[in-house]
Amino acid sequence: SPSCPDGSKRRVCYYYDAGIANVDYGAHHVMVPRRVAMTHGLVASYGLLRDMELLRTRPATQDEIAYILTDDYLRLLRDLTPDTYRADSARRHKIGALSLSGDERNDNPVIDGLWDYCARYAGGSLAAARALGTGTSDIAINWSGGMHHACSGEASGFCYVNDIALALTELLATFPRVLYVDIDVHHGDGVEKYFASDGKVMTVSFHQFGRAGKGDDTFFFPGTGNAKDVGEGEGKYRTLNVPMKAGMDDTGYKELFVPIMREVMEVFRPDAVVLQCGADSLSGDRLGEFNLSIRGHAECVAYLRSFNVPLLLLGGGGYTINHVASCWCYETAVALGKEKEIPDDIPHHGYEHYYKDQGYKLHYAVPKAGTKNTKDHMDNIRKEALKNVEKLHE
Ligand code: TV1
Ligand code: CA
Ligand code: ZN
Repeated sequence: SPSCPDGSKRRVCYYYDAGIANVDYGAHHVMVPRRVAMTHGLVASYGLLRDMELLRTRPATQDEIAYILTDDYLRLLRDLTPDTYRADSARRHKIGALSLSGDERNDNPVIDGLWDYCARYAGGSLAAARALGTGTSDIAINWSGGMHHACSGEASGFCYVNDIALALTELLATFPRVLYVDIDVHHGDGVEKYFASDGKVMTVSFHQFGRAGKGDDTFFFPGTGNAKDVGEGEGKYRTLNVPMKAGMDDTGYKELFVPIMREVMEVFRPDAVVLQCGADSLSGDRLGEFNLSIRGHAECVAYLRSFNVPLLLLGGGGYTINHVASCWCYETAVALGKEKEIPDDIPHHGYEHYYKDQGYKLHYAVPKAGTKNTKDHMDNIRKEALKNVEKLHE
């Protein structure tokens, strides 16, 4: 039950929709929804399904999704197929964020089954939030969710519908205060924007700011998430940003995450926590330039779990897909309190060929690499974040 001390079991609900695995962003796109099916394959082959409830969800309905989208954008997204997109040039120029999958390197292609895809991943996050709201489970998981860049009126950064905003809104029906934490390597700008002036939701994003080997001001998507951005109105000091430089490793990340989150938990006292577990903050990611191991990443999950507050775990980014699946499988084990029990050798399960590069081990080797986060820089960002949290006290 939610009152168990740390270390003991939690009731975990795990939401999986196999229909998402077939979604294709385009041949060369870095976002590969199949990674969620790979995660599921690992979770099943490690026997983790025996210890939790596996739930198939129905796609979110149009009315449910309508709550977080403008009317125009909802209608557009619902009716949009590669064919209608091609035919309607008048509409097309109004939706700059979306483009056809044939175009070169576009973040948000108009793909077949787009609405169905959005409804499915949003349906999972919504159902997971409801399981926490009704008290059916202590931890709910939807690895296909976590699309933190989507806004009410437009798609951005591979995200079309912000399932996190939907889940947070649902949680507010039961819980007076909800905390959102985002360990994806990118800034959680969409979620931040939805709740910037809301006093009941606090958003915290840890992210990379600036590129490796370049000046501090070189663009790393989405370019926002400055420590100075703290929210506004009722939500003032309920937005927290922790911008870090390339090369961040386990030790450095923990030296920021633990003291900052300890303070946030103590001062904001959330009744529920949503953790976006974007796995692009792992070492060797195709987009992110952090150097976290799976254990380092999962320590964030374990740390927030230790507070015994209803916890929603969502996916997000992650572009080296064998790493992503290994990470989210391990974090499923962490949710169950079983991380010490799962062997490092990846079981035979039909997808094992994906793990050749990591020697068929769950915990792949992380190279020693330099970090641009000097001790001075670390002290500064920690101090600035803690100073912002303290303002909540006043
Ligand atoms: C198609 C094919 C699209 C190959 C996109 C990397 C591609 C990228 C592609 C890519 C890519 C981005 C920008 C530039 C904004 C654009 C799920 C000024 C090899 C949560 C989203 C990153 C991250 C978007 C999403 C970013 C998440 N980087 N290859 N696109 N314009 N877009 O920089 O936070 O992980 O890279
Ligand atoms: Ca983040
Ligand atoms: Zn990301």
